[in-house]
Amino acid sequence: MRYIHRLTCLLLLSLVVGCAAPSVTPTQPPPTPTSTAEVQVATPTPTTEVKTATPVARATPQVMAGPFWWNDAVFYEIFVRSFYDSDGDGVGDLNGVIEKLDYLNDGDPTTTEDLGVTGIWLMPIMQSPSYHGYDITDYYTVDDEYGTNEDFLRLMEEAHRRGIRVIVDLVLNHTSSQHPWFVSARDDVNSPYRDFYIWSEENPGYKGPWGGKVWHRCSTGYYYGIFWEGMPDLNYNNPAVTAEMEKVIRFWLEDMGADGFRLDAVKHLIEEGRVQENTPATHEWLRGFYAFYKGINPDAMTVGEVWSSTTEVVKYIGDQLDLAFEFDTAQATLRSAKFEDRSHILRAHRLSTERYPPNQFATFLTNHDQERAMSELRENVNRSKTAASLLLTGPGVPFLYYGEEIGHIGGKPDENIRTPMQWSDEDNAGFTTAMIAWRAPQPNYREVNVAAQTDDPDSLLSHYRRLIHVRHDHAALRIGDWREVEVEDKRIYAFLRYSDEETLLVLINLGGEPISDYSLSLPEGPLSEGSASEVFTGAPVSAPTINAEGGFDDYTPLAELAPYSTYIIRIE
Ligand SMILES: [Ca+2]
Ligand SMILES: [Ca+2]
Ligand SMILES: [Ca+2]
Ligand SMILES: [Ca+2]
Repeated sequence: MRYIHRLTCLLLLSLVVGCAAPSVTPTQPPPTPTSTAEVQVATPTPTTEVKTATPVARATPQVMAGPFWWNDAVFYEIFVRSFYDSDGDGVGDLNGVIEKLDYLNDGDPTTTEDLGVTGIWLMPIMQSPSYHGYDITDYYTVDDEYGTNEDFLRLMEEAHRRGIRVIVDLVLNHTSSQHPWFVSARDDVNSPYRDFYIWSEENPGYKGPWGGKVWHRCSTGYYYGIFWEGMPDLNYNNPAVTAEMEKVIRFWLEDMGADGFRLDAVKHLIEEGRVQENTPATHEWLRGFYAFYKGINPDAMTVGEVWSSTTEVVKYIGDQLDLAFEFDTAQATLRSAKFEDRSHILRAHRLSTERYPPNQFATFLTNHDQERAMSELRENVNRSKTAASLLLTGPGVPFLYYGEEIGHIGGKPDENIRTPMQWSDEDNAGFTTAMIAWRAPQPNYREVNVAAQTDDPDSLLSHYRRLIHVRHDHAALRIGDWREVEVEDKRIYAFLRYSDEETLLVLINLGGEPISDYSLSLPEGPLSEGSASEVFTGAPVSAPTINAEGGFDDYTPLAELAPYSTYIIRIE
């Protein structure tokens, strides 16, 4: 019904708008290599066509400094299909997420048996024909397999009651090829939806950023789909597409009460000829998008998937997206843990803290598109603990991928890194009562599961819990500045996190040997006095002598750093 109504609106709209031709033309020459996004933004003329086609005239967004609520949060990425099955059909669902909320956060700050996360990112939950849901056929309805819109509303209520905010995956770049818009557009060149997508009569022939086919043939021409033929890209040069997606955004924020969005593939929104990522037109569209969603709810948060280097990612922050995932830092985190060498993460932290507004970037180890962290680390639990320490004591807003906290394994293909959550050693890892789960859990679930780790103080799960709780207890870890602390031994990573409230010295031995011959120095810093206490392990520590510049020289807080250990020393 709703669809029919929207179709009617659209027909009317299309009469007003007319059939503006999409600006993607195969004859458009490739841009010169020097025309970087920055240059084009500074030059007012080259994207005129795109700008006039996009009626996103909006107030200049104000860039705020923060910190914001998300800086106090620890997020947890959930693949609903694999998290918990509440009704025994072998497929995870929203009611299953509700049943497991107490595992994530029981809402009682005095208990520490829960993981303590305060944010959830739900991978796509809208109607979709695929198992992963990144090709949507109806943006207004929860996928039948996952439940109903009412289930989602109940999840929001139950999550909020526990102090957990929930953001949903929003796929703007493309729809499913089975979406009614595309079906109509494909079958009828005069369809009002024809210009919702990107068409060419001839095959432009050029490839995508990964060398794959992006122009797909159908009976009425060639359409553009950067990922594959089942995901035709939407045409955001058509204002009717923007208008439709603004309705979707409003629906999820207002009617469904979502706290924000994770934006899939957002750097690919608008192509400029053969330039298929990070285009000026994409940045411009997102400025309008930012003003739009902040106008609905100034507290709504977005985190973008911009799978590019730090220097590209940072261009989105503050007036287009609130946060974006720091893929470079994620890789550096795992490398430092894996090779027991701080160089990688130190470089990443230097760059990210220099480039981003304070803590306005999203950190993680791996996500649903990458080999599991535990597999990257060759199933070494100690190194996994180090990686967790780097993630949860470092700057930025941390995101965990479900199962990471117990050491889920898995490599490509993708289904294998999205396997059912290993709750217990029961059949199907306690994920479902069905005989057969939508996909089998990893074979190691009899040993690696929540039940086996929950009461073990040395388990990876316990380490994650303690790290998350210590982060909640110490504002400097959440919103504080970062500063490097010098130490010769590359197996040691030492840095300050400091805010108005407190100064913390984080000291991590990345290596497998105890280290006793070391000394720390901080040529200048924010320190004024020199009493010290260790807040993570409770180990006795000595205090530094504060020098005239507020730093310290030759400081050895513990006589010995245990193998793979993390210390957090409060200096006051
Ligand atoms: Ca189910
Ligand atoms: Ca609790
Ligand atoms: Ca489905
Ligand atoms: Ca696109």
